[in-house]
Amino acid sequence: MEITKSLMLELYEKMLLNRIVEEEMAKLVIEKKIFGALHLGIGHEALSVGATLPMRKDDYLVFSHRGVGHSLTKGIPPSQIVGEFMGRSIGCSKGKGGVHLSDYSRGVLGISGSQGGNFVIAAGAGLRAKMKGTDQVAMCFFGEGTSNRGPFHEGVNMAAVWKLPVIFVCENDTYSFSTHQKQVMLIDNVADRAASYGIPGVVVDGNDVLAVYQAVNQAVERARAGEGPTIIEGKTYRWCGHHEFEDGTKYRDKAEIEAWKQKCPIIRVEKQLINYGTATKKELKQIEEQVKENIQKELELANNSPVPKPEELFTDVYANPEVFQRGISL
Ligand SMILES: Cc1ncc(C[n+]2csc(CCOP(=O)(O)OP(=O)(O)O)c2C)c(N)n1
Repeated sequence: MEITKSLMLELYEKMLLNRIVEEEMAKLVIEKKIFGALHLGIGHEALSVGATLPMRKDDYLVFSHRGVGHSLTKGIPPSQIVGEFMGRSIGCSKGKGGVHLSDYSRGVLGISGSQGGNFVIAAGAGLRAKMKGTDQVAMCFFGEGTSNRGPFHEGVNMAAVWKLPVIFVCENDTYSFSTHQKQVMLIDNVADRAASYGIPGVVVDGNDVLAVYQAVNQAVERARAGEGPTIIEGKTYRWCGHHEFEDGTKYRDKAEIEAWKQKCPIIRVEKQLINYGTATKKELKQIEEQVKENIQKELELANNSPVPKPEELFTDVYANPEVFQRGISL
């Protein structure tokens, strides 16, 4: 696979977009404009962007609770993502989904509130693609902690046996909330479990966006060719708390957090681009300015959007709202 300048710049731009939108969202929590659950993926950008970019618009995306960067990369505009978390009508789920954002027009199936639901939902999406005879794939993101739940086995095993076009991408940031991986797993690599399903398992540096992109691209090609699923595990680290109501310092050393910040995936691409003479500092600065300007416009759109009207409470929530309303009037 050829690594071109335009691919590198696209990865860089999308990672910046991911980082800056999430930083803005953290401010909105302090301003109490975002008041529900918000799990940021600052530090994870090489995975959220590098693993989502090889997807087509009609491929299925199922992320964990840390899905802002993936949704942006899949093409949902920032105003619709930020607006969703703010509970505004502009949101991709019309302000009624919050953390449960989704956009079926872009193949974004969203998250499962119950950790682990994502494995079987993704296997189901892969099964649909296979039965319909399309060459769509389903991408399933998950944390290492969630790989210890039963649905991991069910989803991966079914995908393996039926050769479903699913790519399971583990964002291994060592902690599931406050629990260190070593407290709940005797193995180092989640991807090692792939052997027990008879499928490939690949471990990559999850802060190296090119390594992630290449590994995922290969797995996507394999899935589209009907050869079945792959597990890809990227080792990374979240810089912030598990969610925005704690800062992640009660169970993690400040020195550990600092050491990972030194491995910033975005600065890494910046250095690669400049050191190899692929781009100049001036070019990168221009991209950054443009991304920031665009984000400000998008934030304004979200902020100016109204909250949904009370009479919209039941619309878009139930497949058949009439049945539900009849039900509660009984
Ligand atoms: C079945 C279930 N148990 C617990 C929770 C609460 N919960 C949400 S996220 C999370 C931690 C998940 O850790 P991991 O899979 O490693 O993902 P990370 O947060 O590190 O990205 C927990 C315990 C839940 N939503 N569902």
